[in-house]
Amino acid sequence: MITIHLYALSPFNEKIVRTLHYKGINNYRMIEYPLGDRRVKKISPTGKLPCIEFNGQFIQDSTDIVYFLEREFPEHSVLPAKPEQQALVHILEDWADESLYFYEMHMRFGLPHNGKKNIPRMLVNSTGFMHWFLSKVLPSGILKITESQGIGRKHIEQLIIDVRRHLDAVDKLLQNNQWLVANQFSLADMAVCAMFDCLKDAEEVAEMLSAYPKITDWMKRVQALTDQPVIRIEDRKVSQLVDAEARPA
Ligand SMILES: N[C@@H](CCC(=O)N[C@@H](CS)C(=O)NCC(=O)O)C(=O)O
Repeated sequence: MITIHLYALSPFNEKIVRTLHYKGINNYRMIEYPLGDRRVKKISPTGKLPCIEFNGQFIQDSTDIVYFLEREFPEHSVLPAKPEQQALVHILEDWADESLYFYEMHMRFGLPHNGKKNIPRMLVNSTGFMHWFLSKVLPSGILKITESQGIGRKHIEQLIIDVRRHLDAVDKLLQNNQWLVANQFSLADMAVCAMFDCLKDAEEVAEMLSAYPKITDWMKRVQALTDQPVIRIEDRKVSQLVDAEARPA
């Protein structure tokens, strides 16, 4: 049994769950943590989630987790066979995780009009004082992160130009292809799709995406193939299956 330890609304969770589904592995459970939960440090030295637990081992970082799952369950690989194609998958995944991630963080949580709608969704697992406290400090905390990264210092007009350029690039990759690399479903599709899916929680991006039918069709293909709803507040029924006793003490 694989246990996925996660925070609500994280795009990184999606890569793992979709990889498991693509590989036909349904024997897993998910444990959601409230933000700021001290137990996280015990299973993830960086304090970041997701992290998985398998046969007594804890593996952190969604990229390492997917490569670990590839080694443990090589069937239905999410990597293409050729080394140069694997390299492209890595580059696209890293672009999604290290660039698109900060756009989605800033635009859906840092911009006040989007944050008002999305920050409460991030706090579904927090209660009492922590819920009150986090709802006060999270908006500025997120801005502190995105400002130090740089994207948070850009004006909204520039953010829209940047995101359009990113959408244009993916649109070009999809002009004559069903998938981003080697015309074959891979980790690159899951990683980029997860970030676009989060980005569309920002109203500006939702509007822009409607002008990219190739991208929206591709996102539907990724979802259909991996048969996994995005982990969102509405989809919490999945994690409600987790036995309360299984939660770490
Ligand atoms: N590179 C990591 C990123 C994970 C990550 O940044 N997770 C965020 C949630 S989306 C987190 O745990 N943030 C809490 C923190 O930084 O303390 C991965 O791919 O798993």
